[in-house]
Amino acid sequence: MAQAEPVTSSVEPVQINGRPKRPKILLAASGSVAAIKFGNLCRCFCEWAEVKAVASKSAMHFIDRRTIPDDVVLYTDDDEWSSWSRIGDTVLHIELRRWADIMVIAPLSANTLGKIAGGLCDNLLTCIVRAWDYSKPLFVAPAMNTFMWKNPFTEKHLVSIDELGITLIPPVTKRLACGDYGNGAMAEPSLIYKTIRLFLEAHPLPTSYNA
Ligand code: PCO
Repeated sequence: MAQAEPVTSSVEPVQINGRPKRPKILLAASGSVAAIKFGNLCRCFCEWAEVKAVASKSAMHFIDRRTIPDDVVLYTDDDEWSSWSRIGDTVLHIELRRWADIMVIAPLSANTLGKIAGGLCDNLLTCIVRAWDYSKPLFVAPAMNTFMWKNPFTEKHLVSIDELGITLIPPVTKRLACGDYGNGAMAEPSLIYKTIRLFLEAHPLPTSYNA
């Protein structure tokens, strides 16, 4: 499979007190076949940002851990449970929410979209979103079959997440994994990266964020 090259830019990193600050980006994948591109997405961000990654159990079905860059820690539901055994232990979804300047869920499956819209949280990814601090940006790049995308539930769920303050990176029309052709394919990793980078250049992070 051809993989998009990471995008480079001549723009300098955000400056904090004269020192370059690398934004802390939390990348998350849910259970769509588009998660095969998650390693590529991580690579796109690595040069410019500090990256941590989260994947749902279904996303792990599509992710080859060898595609995740060495300097990116990939957290799964097992880490959420294994990191806590008694009062006083850290709670991983809270730690990751505190750490992140910004979160990007790509791919966002139809199921995880529905859970977020309904306020459900039954895994590491959705617990982070349920605990999200909406003074920080949260972007999603949906990926699903065209009929799922056109299903009336999708519109309802998109309205709900828009009201929460979540920003949509729209899917595109192309050949899907099942052979269908239509809208619902995840935006390319390079476009997701460019979108986030342009956003942060236009809206610099407050210095109070994890400086
Ligand atoms: C399932 N779903 C999908 C998911 C959306 N598809 C995509 C792209 C990929 C190839 O470029 C699979 C990443 O088509 O995001 O296809 C049933 S059809």
